Amino acid sequence: MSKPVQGLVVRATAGFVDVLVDAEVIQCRIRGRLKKTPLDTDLCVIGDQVIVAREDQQTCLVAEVLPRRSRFSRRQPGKGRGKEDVLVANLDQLLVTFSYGRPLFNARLLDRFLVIAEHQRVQPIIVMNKSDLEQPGDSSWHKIYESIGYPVLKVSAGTGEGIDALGEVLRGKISAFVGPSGVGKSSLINQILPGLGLGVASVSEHHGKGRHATRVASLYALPQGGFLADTPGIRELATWALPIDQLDRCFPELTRYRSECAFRSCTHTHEPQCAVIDAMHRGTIDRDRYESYVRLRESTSA
Ligand SMILES: Nc1nc2c(ncn2[C@@H]2O[C@H](COP(=O)(O)OP(=O)(O)OP(=O)(O)O)[C@@H](O)[C@H]2O)c(=O)[nH]1
Ligand SMILES: [Mg+2]
Ligand SMILES: [Zn+2]
Repeated sequence: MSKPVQGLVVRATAGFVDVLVDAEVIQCRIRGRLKKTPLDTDLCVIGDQVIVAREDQQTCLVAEVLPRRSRFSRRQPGKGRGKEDVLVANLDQLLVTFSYGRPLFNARLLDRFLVIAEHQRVQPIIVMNKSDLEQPGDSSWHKIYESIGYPVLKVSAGTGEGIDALGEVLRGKISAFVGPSGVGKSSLINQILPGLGLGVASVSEHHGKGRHATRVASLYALPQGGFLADTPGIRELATWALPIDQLDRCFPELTRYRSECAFRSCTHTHEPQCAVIDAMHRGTIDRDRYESYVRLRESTSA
């Protein structure tokens, strides 16, 4: 590599990033000058397109990070709350993953993932893993989400159910598994890419020690074309840079009614002649989804 070349970041830790250049992974440092630029976002994450230059015989450098065409990000939890935490850059679809059995399904958290996907214009696909543990009634909510336009894929890394269909959905796209710890994201990738042998941990281990099996996000090339990201489990998910007056646009089924509200700036929480509240009372908008909207409004304005 004599001249600077473009590559894809497949792994990023504090000191180093792994960059895929022509089927070869090159470990690089990040140019000091880039690190000094004050940013309210992550400098370099998996999925980023970067320019790599040789510094000397031993070292390669990320000299430039190209603009992101899309991302999946959240408000950084804890100390860095004023900053955007980008989990994956330049992705096409988000595989929002939950499971039957344990950990328990959480509709509020699912809706947060979906809101962020809508805001960031990334196609969400709901993946329900551990179908071998499904109990009667567990899937009753699927049709509500499908009617809104969100595909729901029922799979099992344990029995192999739905893995072929999942593989088809991934073809040629950059996709990322996201979801709580213990739902089986890494287990599913081990099924899709046998031989990778990613570490997994039992759910009791996850909960007992609050520990996450996957600690560093990585991007893997797929034989059918495209890339697939594994990410660490998410416990907290707050929106980043989503103005409160645009929240209703991130619920597709609310968007259909908002122009019919009596007030143009209707928040759909207390106003008279609100078409959204009317639709919710008629049952056209699901009550639980509406509840998620109201809760997100409250936490976004806080
Ligand atoms: N019964 C059953 N168990 C599964 C299935 N898929 C995964 N598991 C189990 O669920 C546990 C968690 O799996 P992981 O793949 O580590 O989960 P993860 O989502 O990657 O977790 P983090 O890396 O912490 O975010 C392991 O004990 C797996 O064996 C499945 O389809 N059925
Ligand atoms: Mg994992
Ligand atoms: Zn309204």
